[in-house]
Amino acid sequence: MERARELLPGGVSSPVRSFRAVGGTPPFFSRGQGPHLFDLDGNRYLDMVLAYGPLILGHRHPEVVRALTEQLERGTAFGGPTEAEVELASEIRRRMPSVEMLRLVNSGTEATMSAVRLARAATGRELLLKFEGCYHGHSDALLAQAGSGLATLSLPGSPGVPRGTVADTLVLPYNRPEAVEAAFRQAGERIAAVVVEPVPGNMGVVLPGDGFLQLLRQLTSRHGSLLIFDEVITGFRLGAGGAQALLGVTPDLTCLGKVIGGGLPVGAFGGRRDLMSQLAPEGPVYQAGTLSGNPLAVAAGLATLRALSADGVYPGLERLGAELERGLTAAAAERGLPLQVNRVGSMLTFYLAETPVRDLPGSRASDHRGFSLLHRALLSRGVFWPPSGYESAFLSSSHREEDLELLLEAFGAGLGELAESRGRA
Ligand code: KE4
Repeated sequence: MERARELLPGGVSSPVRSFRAVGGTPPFFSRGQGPHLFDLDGNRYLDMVLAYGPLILGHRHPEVVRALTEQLERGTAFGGPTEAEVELASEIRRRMPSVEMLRLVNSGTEATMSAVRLARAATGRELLLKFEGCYHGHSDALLAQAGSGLATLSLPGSPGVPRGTVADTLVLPYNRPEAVEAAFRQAGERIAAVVVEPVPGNMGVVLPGDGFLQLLRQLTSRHGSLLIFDEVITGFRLGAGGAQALLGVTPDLTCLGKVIGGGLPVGAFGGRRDLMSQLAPEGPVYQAGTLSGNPLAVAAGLATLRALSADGVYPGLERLGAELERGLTAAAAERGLPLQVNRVGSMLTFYLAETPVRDLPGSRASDHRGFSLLHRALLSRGVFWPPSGYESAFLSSSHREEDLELLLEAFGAGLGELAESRGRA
């Protein structure tokens, strides 16, 4: 870590991996296998992070390894179209019919950044509406934070983001229908698009309130705005058709990533043909990428989607998820500690909070110091939980019952330490 810090800011390639939120020094991992990660000292961890979502099949699934090995025999990048890209687009459309056409990119950030540009071009409007607590990658227009009032202009979410760039990004509180209705009353004809994580995973997991997504669909349709679902986490995680199939709301554009790359860098954005056909070279909206649709990442993505369609995979993930939720809740109840668990399928977050968490303020109000203590307790007992209370934990099809038993035992011990520390306080 000392050497890493000298060469990489914070010693990491992405901030959350630094353990800044929970304290301590992150293990350096050397390999993964199934539901397990191994660090440089050979310690084994049950992996509940799964690279923040992509590894829904666990580490080194045989079909993904085979697809990559075979592709390596043929080469890694060709600078021209390949059949596999067409195959991946076809497999995605078969599962997610709203994605009539798509463009492959190299990250979720590229996917959402490009989808926003396309939406603004297609509508000829500039106002973008997003929600507090939803994260869509780090492109400037999406690094905005709520202004003071309801519809006051947003503030840059990071130094280096010009005020002008977020001047057209409106940030509303999540799960507040009246706020969205007011924004559309005030500026509906100027709103190019609403971008939302259908099931947010970046304030921790939060569930959309009844009718909330349906309201977004109605308001965008009524005002000639576009609805963009950021399914970078939920796409093919929450079922074969993603969150849009599970929740029954069809967006105009969808952003994908993580699972569709099977652990290699892939993103994608797609949707209505009349919109996507406006992208260069077919249309005037420029977007490009040297390694977009690269053969290795596409091979891993195709193998992942195909393995996911095997019988019983999603029901198995649901069963494990439900069992984990039950176990976490029971462990806290036994110790009289207030715990909320928000879960959809195999993505979940626990909050040390008295009342249900339905938005960013609720997540912020939960006990993050207690979370850090639990995180350390889990890690010391061989469970790698996401190192932030604002992340989602994930299960894979390689996790087994005995893995959950180990996890719940460690969690119970951690709760014991937490109760003690609170008793002392
Ligand atoms: P990437 O550019 O990191 O591939 O994707 C950005 C992105 C877009 N949309 C959603 C809903 C996302 O969750 C993400 C990335 N997620 C983060 C944290 N959950 C990845 C972890 C990290 O930043 O290191």
